[in-house]
Amino acid sequence: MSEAKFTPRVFSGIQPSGGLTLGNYLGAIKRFVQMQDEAFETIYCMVDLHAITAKLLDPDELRRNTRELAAGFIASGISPDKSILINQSQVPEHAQLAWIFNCIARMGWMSRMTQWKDKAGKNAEAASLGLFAYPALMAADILVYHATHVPVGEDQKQHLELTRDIASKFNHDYGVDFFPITEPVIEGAATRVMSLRDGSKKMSKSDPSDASRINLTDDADAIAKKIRKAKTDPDALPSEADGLENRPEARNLVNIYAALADMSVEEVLREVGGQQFGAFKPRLAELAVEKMAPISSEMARLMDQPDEIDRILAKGAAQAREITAPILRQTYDIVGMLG
Ligand code: AQP
Repeated sequence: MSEAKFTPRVFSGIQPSGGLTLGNYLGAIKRFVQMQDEAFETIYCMVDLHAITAKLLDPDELRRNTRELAAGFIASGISPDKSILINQSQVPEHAQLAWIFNCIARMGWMSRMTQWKDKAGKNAEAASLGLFAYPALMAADILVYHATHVPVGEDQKQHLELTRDIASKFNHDYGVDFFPITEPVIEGAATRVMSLRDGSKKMSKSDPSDASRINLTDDADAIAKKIRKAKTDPDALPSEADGLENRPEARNLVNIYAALADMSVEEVLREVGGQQFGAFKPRLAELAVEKMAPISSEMARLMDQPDEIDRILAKGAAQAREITAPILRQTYDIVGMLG
């Protein structure tokens, strides 16, 4: 399929499942901000329909989370003048296209998704149908814009492969060249930020331990304290990247430093190789506070203006529907639904 047929367009989303972590920031949002100034139309989304798949949230909490996530996007540098900023449920074509994709995707594809296996755990019988169908809704989020590029963290790679499979199967089954085969954009030193308490686990907003993550709402003291207490090993930092093999906690802190400083891991190690964590951690804490504290104070300021956030999201939804309504209509025509 020739990519030239499609407008270069970026779509990505984050669940308003409560809080935003340094993992979300370095793995996704930082790249979202850069892509606004590259040759793309950019659409960024609070995926509230996804946020209720793992468990239902208190309605007021979900509304608060959604506004807080919008504040986090804007405070991080996503401009409503450069990007379309939306809340998923306010653009109904996402859910409408997802139904068609539920009929394209196969049960076997979905049951092989590692996120499904991790989140459903041993008791898959009790998991919601929504959690199982999550990747089909994600494919619809992307393809309802004919998005060509999707910036995400490493953990979403498999879902993006499924999005490509759904687009290919739809195109093949209906004999059309309608949906693009989307490119994942997984780049940078911190595509998988790990827990500060356990280097084998992803940093996640739903981890029960608050000490495992840096939240975008943490103040300077909290950020510095969490880094000081981060799990490490007793050895000094190596001077070359090979020396981080089998040292997941050390690798994680170096990756975080590199991503925050916009340096490569090799450049960081050239500067800090030989240092003990007692010296490196304060240096990392200082950098993290310098980069993250302004975001958290701007988020707090925006959270005091919920009407302004709602206005931005209403404007974004109207702009989005100019793209999504015709694409959904064409999809319905291809499938044979009366117009
Ligand atoms: N630890 C991470 N490192 C790098 N990227 C990450 N992302 C999430 N955690 C990390 C990226 O953030 C984007 C949005 O993720 P999401 O909130 O939609 O879902 P998630 O991946 O399930 O994130 P969490 O924090 O683990 O949420 P919960 O706890 O609610 O499940 C994606 O691009 C993701 O790759």
